[in-house]
Amino acid sequence: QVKRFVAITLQDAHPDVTAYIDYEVQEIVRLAAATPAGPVHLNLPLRKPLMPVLGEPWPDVAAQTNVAAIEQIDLTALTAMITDKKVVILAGPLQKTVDVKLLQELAATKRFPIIADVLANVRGVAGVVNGIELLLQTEVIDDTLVPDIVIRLGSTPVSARVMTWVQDHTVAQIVVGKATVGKDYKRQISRQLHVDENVFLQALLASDVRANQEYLAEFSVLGQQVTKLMSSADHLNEITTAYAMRKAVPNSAIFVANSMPIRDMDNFFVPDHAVTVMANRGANGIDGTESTALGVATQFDQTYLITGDLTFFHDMNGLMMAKQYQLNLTVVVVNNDGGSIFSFLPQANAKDYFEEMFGTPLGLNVEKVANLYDATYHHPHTVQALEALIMQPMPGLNIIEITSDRAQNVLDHRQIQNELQALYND
Ligand SMILES: Cc1ncc(C[n+]2csc(CCOP(=O)(O)OP(=O)(O)O)c2C)c(N)n1
Repeated sequence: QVKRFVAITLQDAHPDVTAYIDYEVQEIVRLAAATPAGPVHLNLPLRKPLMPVLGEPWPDVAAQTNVAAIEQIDLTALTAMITDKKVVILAGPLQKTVDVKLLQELAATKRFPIIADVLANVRGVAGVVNGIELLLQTEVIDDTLVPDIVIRLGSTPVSARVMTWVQDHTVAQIVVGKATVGKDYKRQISRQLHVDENVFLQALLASDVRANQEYLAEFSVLGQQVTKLMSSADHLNEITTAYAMRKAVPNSAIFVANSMPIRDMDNFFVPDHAVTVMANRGANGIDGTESTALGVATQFDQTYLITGDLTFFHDMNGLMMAKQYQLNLTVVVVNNDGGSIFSFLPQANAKDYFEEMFGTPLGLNVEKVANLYDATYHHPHTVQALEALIMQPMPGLNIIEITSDRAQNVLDHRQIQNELQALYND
C-alpha cells in the first residue's frame, strides 16, 4: 500500500547514473510529501560483499524545492532573486492552455529575453530569440552569455544543445507548470513550481521585477542574427523550405515531421502572422505522421505538413483520410531520397554500411503517390514558386515535392553556419 515503488539503478562511476539516482530519490520524496502524504518504497540494490567505498566523498546533490500553489511562492523573494540578474525565459513546447500573449507581454514590458522553441508558438515578436541550436553550435552565443537563472516553461525543447548548455554551466533552473513534473531525469531543476503558468506569468507581470538591461541588449542582438541571415537566402533547399513556411496562411496549422524538418523549423522558422505549429515529440518517431496531420486538419481550415520522404512513405496510406473526409492538407515533402539526418551524425563515417543501414534510399516516386490519392501535385524549383503555393489556401489534398540531395544538404547547413559566423564577426 505505498504511493510509489522504485528500484534504484545500481550505482556506477558515470555521472548520468548519479544524476538518475538523484532524480529518482528526489521525485519519490516529493511524491511522499505531496498531499495526501503517504509512504513510498525505495529498493536499493547493492553489490556483494556490501562493502562501501570508504574515505571517498559522497556525490554532491542539492535538494530540489517543490512548490505546489502560487500562494506558496514568495514573490518578493523571487523578484529580488531574479532582478538585474542574467535571466532567460526558455519556452519549450507549450500546451494550448498557456496564454502566449502573456509571455509576449512579458518580453515586451519586463524585457526578459525569451528563447522560443518552434513548438512554443511565441515567435515573431521583439525580444524572442529563435534558432538557439544554431546560435550555440556556431558559438555566436557563447559562454559570456551563460545566464544566472533560466525560467523554463513547457516541455523539453527541440534543441538538445540548449539543455546541455544550461546543464554544463550548472545554471539554476526554475520550472513553471506541470509539463515537466516527474521528468527531471538528469536532475537539472533547482525549483519546480507546479503552478498554473498563466497565474505565474500574471504575477511576474504585476511585480516590479526588472531584467538586466545589458544582458538583454547583447542577447537580443545576437538572437536576431538568424532571422537577418534568412532574409537574404534565396536558393531553394531544405533550409529555405523551412523558412518559407512563414508564408502559411493566417490561422492555419503547420504539423512538423520529426528528423530534419523539426530541426530546420526550430532553427529557421519565424512566422509572419499567427499560425499554430505542432509536432509529435517524445519518442520522436517518424510513424503516423500523415495520420496525425490529418487529425489536425479536422480542426483548421488549412493545415500544412512538412516532412522528409521516409517519413512520408512510412504512413503514406494515412493520406486516404484526406479524400474520405474532404480535409484540406498541403504536404510539403522534402525528398532527399533517404534519411538525411544520419549524414550529420557519427553514422556518416561508417561508409561501407551507410547507405544500406542509415541512408536507406527508397527510390519511390512522390508524384505517383499524389496520383494514387487524388492529390494535386506541385514541384516548385524556386523559393518564390514555393512561397506562392504556400501563401494561398489550397482546398483538398495538395502535395508539394521539393527535390533535395543529402550530401548537398550537409553543405548547405555548413554554409549557413559559416555565414552566421561571418555576420557575427562583422
Ligand atoms: C518509427 C521510427 N522508425 C525509425 C526511426 C529512426 N529515424 C529517425 S529519423 C529517420 C530518417 C527519416 O528520414 P526522412 O523522413 O526522409 O527525413 P530526413 O532525415 O531526410 O530529414 C529515421 C529512420 C524513428 N524515429 N521512428
